[in-house]
Amino acid sequence: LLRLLEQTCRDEPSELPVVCQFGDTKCRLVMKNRRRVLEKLQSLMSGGPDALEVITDFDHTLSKFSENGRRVPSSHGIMESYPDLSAEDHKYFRELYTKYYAIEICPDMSDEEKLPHMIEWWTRSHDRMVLAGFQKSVLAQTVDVSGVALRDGWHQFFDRLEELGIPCLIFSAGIGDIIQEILVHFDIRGKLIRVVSNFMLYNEKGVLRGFSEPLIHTFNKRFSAFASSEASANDLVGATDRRHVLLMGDTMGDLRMSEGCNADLVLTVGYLNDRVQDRLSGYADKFDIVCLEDPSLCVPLAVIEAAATVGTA
Ligand code: MG7
Repeated sequence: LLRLLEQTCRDEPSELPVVCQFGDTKCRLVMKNRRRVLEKLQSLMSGGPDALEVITDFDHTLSKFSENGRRVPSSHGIMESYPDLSAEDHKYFRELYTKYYAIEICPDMSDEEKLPHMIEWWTRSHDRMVLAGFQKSVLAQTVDVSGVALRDGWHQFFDRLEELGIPCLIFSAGIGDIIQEILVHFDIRGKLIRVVSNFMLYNEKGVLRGFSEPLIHTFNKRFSAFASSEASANDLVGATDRRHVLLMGDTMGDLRMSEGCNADLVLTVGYLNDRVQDRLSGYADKFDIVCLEDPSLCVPLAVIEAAATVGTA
């Protein structure tokens, strides 16, 4: 990555994709401002792994967007494959998705306009899950059969974070219990991984009775959103004192995850999973590195390896 940047670095911005080869894998990347990416990468190298923290989204960022032509389910999607749901429940969730997803990604509405709809979506969906009587005992099995897939290179990614002592905050508006179960499913047990998300609350019989507060949705997924809530931002997200952040996401909202944390340098990697033509320009403006329809974690891994070369650079 560094070599490519050094070779292709120029002052004028460019939205043209470049191909970057990582071992056997070729990735198409857009780095509109290559000089800025190069400078950030050099700063990450001089700070080394001890200065670095990863803040990442989960659904369709750590997990794949699609595999073998099939859409990989999100954590809410996995919940919705709960075996005891009725046909009416399925219909209800499908209708919610159709209605609210269109609002979530609508380019003509502001975040403020979308906000009440998002709170409504999450609330209605979670309430229905409670009504459906989701049982804790089927959680593991629901995840096991869901067909969830992590991006290629996940094993090495988490191994390197662990070896280098780099903390990883998984910040998700999805469902924390599902994410934790996916980590167990793939035997990912890093001590420095923490999941901040919506967690299920169960009654004494192990039946879902509600979700943790504050609710985390697409438009409050950032440290600063919780600064004045009962649980302070630090309690909630367990902010570290790392100065450098590698931020990974697949939506523009993810860019704000690090808002309010202590870092002074944030290198952002955005996965542009679909509708590349319509969305590339916006992503290229905002993310330092955009990965185009890339099923791998090659780019984040390369950034981590760059930070790990401290002293030898
Ligand atoms: N998302 C949010 N909600 C739901 C839901 O009830 N069902 C499904 N299938 N998806 C949902 O990980 C966060 C993403 O999950 C989606 C309440 C949203 O698109 C959100 O960005």
